[in-house]
Amino acid sequence: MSQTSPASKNITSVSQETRVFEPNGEFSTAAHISSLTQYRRLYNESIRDPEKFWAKQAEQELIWFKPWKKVLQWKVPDAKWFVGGKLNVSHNCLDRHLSTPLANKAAIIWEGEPASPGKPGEERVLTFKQLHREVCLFANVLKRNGARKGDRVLIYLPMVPEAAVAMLACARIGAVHSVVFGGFSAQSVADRIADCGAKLVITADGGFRRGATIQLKKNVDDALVLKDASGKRLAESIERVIVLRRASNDIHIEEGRDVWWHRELEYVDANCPAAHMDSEDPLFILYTSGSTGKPKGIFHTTAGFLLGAKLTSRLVFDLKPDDLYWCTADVGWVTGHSYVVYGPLANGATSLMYEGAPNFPEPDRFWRIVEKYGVTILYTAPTAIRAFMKWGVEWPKKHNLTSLRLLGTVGEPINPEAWMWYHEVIGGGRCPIVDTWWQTETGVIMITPLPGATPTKPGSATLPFFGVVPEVVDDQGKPVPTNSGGKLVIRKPWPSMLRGVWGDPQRFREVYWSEIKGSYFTGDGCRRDKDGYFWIVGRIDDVLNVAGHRIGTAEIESALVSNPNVAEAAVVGRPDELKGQALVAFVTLKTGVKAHPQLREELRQHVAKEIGPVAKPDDIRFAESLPKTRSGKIMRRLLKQIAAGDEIKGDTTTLEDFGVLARLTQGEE
Ligand code: 7RM
Repeated sequence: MSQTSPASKNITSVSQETRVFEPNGEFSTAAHISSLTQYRRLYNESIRDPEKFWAKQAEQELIWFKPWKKVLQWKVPDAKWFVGGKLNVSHNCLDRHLSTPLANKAAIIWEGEPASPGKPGEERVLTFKQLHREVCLFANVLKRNGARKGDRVLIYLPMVPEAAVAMLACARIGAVHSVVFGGFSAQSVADRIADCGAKLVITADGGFRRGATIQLKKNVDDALVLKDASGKRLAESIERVIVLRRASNDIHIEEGRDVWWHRELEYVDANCPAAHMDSEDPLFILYTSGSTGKPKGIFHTTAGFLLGAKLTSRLVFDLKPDDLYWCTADVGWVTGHSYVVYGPLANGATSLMYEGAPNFPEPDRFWRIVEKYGVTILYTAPTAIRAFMKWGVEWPKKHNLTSLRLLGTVGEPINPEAWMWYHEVIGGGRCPIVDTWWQTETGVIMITPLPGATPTKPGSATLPFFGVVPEVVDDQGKPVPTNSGGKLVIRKPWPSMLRGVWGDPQRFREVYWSEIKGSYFTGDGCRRDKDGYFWIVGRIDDVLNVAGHRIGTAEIESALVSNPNVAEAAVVGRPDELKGQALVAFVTLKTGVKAHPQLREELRQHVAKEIGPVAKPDDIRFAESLPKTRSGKIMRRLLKQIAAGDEIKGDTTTLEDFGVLARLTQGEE
């Protein structure tokens, strides 16, 4: 019997989903956007005359050193927004609040990972004034260590306030930051340095995760000596490493290259004027997986990104002066950029930052924090919600969660069951849920309910944000009929759109702008219902979404093949109740190498070392050969079905060797 996988269950239940949740009256009355009529009127305005709409927003939302001359200059695929304008992101997140009553308000409330059960985590509060001071000091440290406008700076830090300080300090002097998630390996750090030519690394001695110490500095040391195939050192552009003391673990300090963050502070003052940046000066690069082995350096620029982050933060999360807002994402992901740091701070909101894991020391960690601080807005990922469901309602039930007034999700499609659980158990049935669809590339939220205006349907990201023109199309770019599946594209440019793939304009055109002529191709499959609601089905390329982390199959395959025992590897996703997708690797071994369980573990560790623990295959299946087309392309569609335990369906006529398939389905090794 073929087994029904959770994901296919989701898709069926999503397509049959009929529940509608009207916005709650009391919430709506006080909301920034308080009715569907108001949303539609503003949306129509934003679409009818986008330049007029965005000019007005840019004027209202941002502080400019010099006004722009032209709102938009657009020639597919290159957009320039607010041409000629000058501003600074750190000035807009910090300085602007210092002359207001917000100066002494908490900008960041940080909760550290607890040492042990019962013991509270460390706690730190930085007001806007204090954060401004820290940022100015550290910006001067950056300058002292050679960072100049336009230089790239790699940030490899745990979830501590200094991660935000480092990002804002780069923005202050016009250096371009590239944050690398602390769970990534030395190899990933080295590859990213090589790609963007970073001059500095900002790291910590170590970070804490579930009671263990992550050796961040050690990884950087290893990264700095790694070489490419031709023997060239990957990180040769690095001149300095600035090291934050966090875990106090033993580390090596390379004289002349490495300096301690706290020691450097002794040499600087807190006077650091914000650099006048051009609207289109790059703000950050963030590496994200694509369908080839090499991650893409998505880059964003100053004005458009900030405007999008600020406006969406306020309207989607309905931010009010007394909110305590918590986005659980790590700053290593785009969500941490737009919705932990830049968006909330630009709005003068208090952003809570948490260092650790949701279930350490116990599975009520999040609920403890919500109760302790009186969190009012919680933004997290479906994979976390599914994990909480599995751990049981007794954990949230132990805590008073009545401070919550709004819930959000991001990162992957949320199945209606998880949506309902979130709504009832966490939201107590009172809180609207904003299911927000967007990408590293889009910079900010694109399809989302507005909580006081949009009726929600469990599993749908609902309607486009202002100025966003999404459409579901067929391979020719023609809109598909209501309820039919198709490709999700964005028809018109928007201020916070990516400006390119760092150093690779050709890849930018190929990946995003050649699938459907004239439109931005998202890589996602989608359906639109009779009410115009968008239902995202997931990626249609070879990119997987494992527990909210975006990972390219090709990246893992190239890591596996770099092990001397492996001949060939194909990685596919398998629906997983908790993580959304689990990783299944089909591996063929080199002649003479015998498959055995230890090798399986060795390969998993190998991938962890090459890419990071998030990319470790959940399941490794040794195979004699892989199913391929006659032209040599691995038939992933078949492998996916095998991995999910489904029957083999669909066209197999291009398959080169039917025997391969039979052997794989019989589970032979
Ligand atoms: C913010 C982020 C982007 C991919 C995207 C989708 C998936 C994200 C949702 C979603 C369904 C959502 N950036 N995705 N949000 N799918 N509903 N609300 O996640 O670059 O890391 O990933 O994530 O496939 O293309 S990302």
